[in-house]
Amino acid sequence: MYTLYYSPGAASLAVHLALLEAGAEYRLERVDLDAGAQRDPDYLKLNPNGMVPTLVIEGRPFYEAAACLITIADRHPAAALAPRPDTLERAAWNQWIIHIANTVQPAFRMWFYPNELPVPAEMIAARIETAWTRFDTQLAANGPYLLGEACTAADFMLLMVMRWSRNMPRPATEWPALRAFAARMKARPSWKRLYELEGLTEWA
Ligand SMILES: N[C@@H](CCC(=O)N[C@@H](CS)C(=O)NCC(=O)O)C(=O)O
Repeated sequence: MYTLYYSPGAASLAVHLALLEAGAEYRLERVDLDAGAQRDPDYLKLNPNGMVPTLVIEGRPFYEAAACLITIADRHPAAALAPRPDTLERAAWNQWIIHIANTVQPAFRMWFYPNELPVPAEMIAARIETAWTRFDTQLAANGPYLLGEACTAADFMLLMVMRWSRNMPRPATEWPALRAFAARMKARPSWKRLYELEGLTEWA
C-alpha cells in the first residue's frame, strides 16, 4: 500500500500515473502548495525538501519523482513499466529518466520559480526547447514511445514535463513527433483517470 503526497499537475503527476498503470493500491494526500502546506513541520518530516511528490511505501517516505518512478517500476514487474535490469533497453530507460530529472526538470524549476535563480527567461526557454528537439528526434526515428514499441514509465515523465510547457512561448506540442506522442499517451485510460482524480482540466 502506498500513499502519494501530491499536488494536481505537479512533479507528482508521473508517479501517480505509474501507480495507476501498475494497478497498485494507493491513497492520495493532497498538499496545498499555494497555502504553503509543503513547509508544514509534519510534512517536512516526510520530505525535508518541502516539495511534492512524497511516496510513502509501507510507512517509509521517499522523495524525488524519478526515484519514486523507478521504485514503482521495479516493485511491479508485471506492469512492464521498465525493461529488465540486465538489458541495454534498461540502460536506455535509465538514460531518459535521468535526463528528464537532471536536465529538463531543473529547467522547469527555474521557469516556474524565477526568484530562486536569476536566469533570463529566454535562456531557460531555449534550454527546454533544445530538449524538445532531442526528444522529437528520438521519437521520429525510434518511436512511437521513448523506447520504441513499449510504453514505459519514462514516457510518463516525458508527458509530465511536456504538459508543463503548455503555456510557454513554444509548447512541446509544436514539435510534430511530440504532438503525436502526447495524443497517444492522452488516449490511455490512466491519463483520463488521473485527470478525474487530480481534478485537472487544462491540456486534457
Ligand atoms: N526534484 C524534485 C522536484 C519537485 C518539485 O519541484 N516539486 C514542486 C512542484 S512541481 C514543489 O513541490 N514545489 C513547491 C515548493 O517548492 O515550494 C522531484 O522530482 O521530486
